[in-house]
Amino acid sequence: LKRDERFARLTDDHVSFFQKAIGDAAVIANLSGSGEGDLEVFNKDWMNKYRGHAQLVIKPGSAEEMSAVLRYCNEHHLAVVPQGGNTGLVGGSIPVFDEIVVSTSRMNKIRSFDEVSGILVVDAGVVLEAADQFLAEKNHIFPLDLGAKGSCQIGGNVSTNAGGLRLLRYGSLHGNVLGIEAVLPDGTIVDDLSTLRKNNTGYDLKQLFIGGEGTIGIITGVSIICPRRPPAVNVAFFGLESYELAQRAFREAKSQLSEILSAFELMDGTSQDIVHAVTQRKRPLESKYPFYCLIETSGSNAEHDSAKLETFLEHVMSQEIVSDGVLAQDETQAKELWKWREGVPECLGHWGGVYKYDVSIPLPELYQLVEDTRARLHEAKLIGDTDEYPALNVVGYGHMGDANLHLNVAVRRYDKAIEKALEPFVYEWIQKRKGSISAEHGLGLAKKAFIGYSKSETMIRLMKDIKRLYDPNGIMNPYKYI
Ligand code: FAD
Ligand code: 2HG
Ligand code: ZN
Repeated sequence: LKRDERFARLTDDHVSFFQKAIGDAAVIANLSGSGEGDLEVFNKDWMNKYRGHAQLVIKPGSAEEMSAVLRYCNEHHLAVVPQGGNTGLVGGSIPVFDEIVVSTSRMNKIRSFDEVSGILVVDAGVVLEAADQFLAEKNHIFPLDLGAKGSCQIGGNVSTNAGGLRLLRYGSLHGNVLGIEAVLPDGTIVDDLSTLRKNNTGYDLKQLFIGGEGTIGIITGVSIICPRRPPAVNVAFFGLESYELAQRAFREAKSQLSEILSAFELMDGTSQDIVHAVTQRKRPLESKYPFYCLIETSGSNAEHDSAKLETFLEHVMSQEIVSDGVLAQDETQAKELWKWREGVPECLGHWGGVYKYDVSIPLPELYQLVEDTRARLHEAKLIGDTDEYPALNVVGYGHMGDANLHLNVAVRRYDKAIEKALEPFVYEWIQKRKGSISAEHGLGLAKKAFIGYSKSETMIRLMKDIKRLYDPNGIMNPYKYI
């Protein structure tokens, strides 16, 4: 990848403009280009895999300031990378060269909440967990939850169309987001911040920003419909002898828990061994199993839910679908069980790096990809217990309820030979099953070269046409998937 010389290089004059437009405190500059010091956190990603060379970070405080910033960048051909909480897993929030980082972190106000409809309107930079805590006080819940909730921002969530742990229950952001305020590269403020549930008046253009990954504009405000907070939440954790049985457990959960089922997560044995090795926490079950499932129910009537869950548990135990299980007795225990699922990504990074594949595959074959990948690395003699092997483990876990697998290969070091063994192998495998090479994390830089495994030539051409229409100078998040 080469720097696109159509983009201008940053000068002191540019920096002065931004300082005047939005204030000194909202501009962090280091024109020497070392990428160190104050700018370092903006130039590296959560996985420590990507490293940018931004010399300037700008933090507009309002849509108007964002408009002034982007208009100037567009007129002066300065490339920009929108950044929220910087928890993205595909390198989308990190500059590739010297693009300016435009951060939404100063835009962190809750604008309004309607207690009757449950519609919340927020600035893009509100941290997901802060929004959920605000909603908890109003007996509502944010319809998205994920492990990075303490840092990721709602603008980033919407820009990646994040899926998370409860999509099964509340559906995707494409359905829950009712309106968006965004700024286009030419400074136009798109005010589509509708709070209407139904609005069939032509093309639904806000959908382009949901999952757009910062390639056509920057989201500054979001309106979203939030459900009532369910008063009764139960969490159960099971051990199972096979993936076949995990599928049976899912079928039973859907049929017996039906409307109260709010999460169905899968973790393989290796993923739990790793969480155990890193955290040294006491395992929830006494014996070890090749597979584990975490089930959450959320309902409005505690007695009714407990009765349902107990019947379900009796059934799956007596039918020997699950081998052992534990039911959280209170909120603390429920959180403790969730850690065995939510903690997997962080624990996996403990030894060095992780190759991550976030894929949709029809359920019957979901786990086969993990086994085939493991076999492939063994055949190539790239995986083993000692330092001479670059790979340590192949792990599968994820949102089984959404047929979304996270295939993670934990490595001692990033290594070309592993990369060659995994790619395009994984993508070809997915394509053969008509799956998706990116279920919920997006394409960013990591999956840029592989979009063709999930999208046709025609679809890619239409996307490029849209990109050109919104961003004719190509300044928005360049070098990424489009
Ligand atoms: P960033 O990382 O800052 O940005 C992500 C992308 O969006 C970039 O391309 C960026 O340019 C663009 N962007 C950011 N803000 C804006 C904006 N306001 N306007 C336009 N473009 C913007 N993802 C899931 O889907 N499900 C999960 O369960 C999940 N769990 C995770 C667990 C952990 C521990 C971690 C580290 C990540 C997880 N993720 C998950 C990935 C990540 O948290 C999500 O993609 C999240 O939505 C990113 O939000 P962010 O604010 O950090 O965005
Ligand atoms: C999760 O579900 C996240 O935990 C992260 O989407 C998955 O790190 C990953 O591969
Ligand atoms: Zn996930």
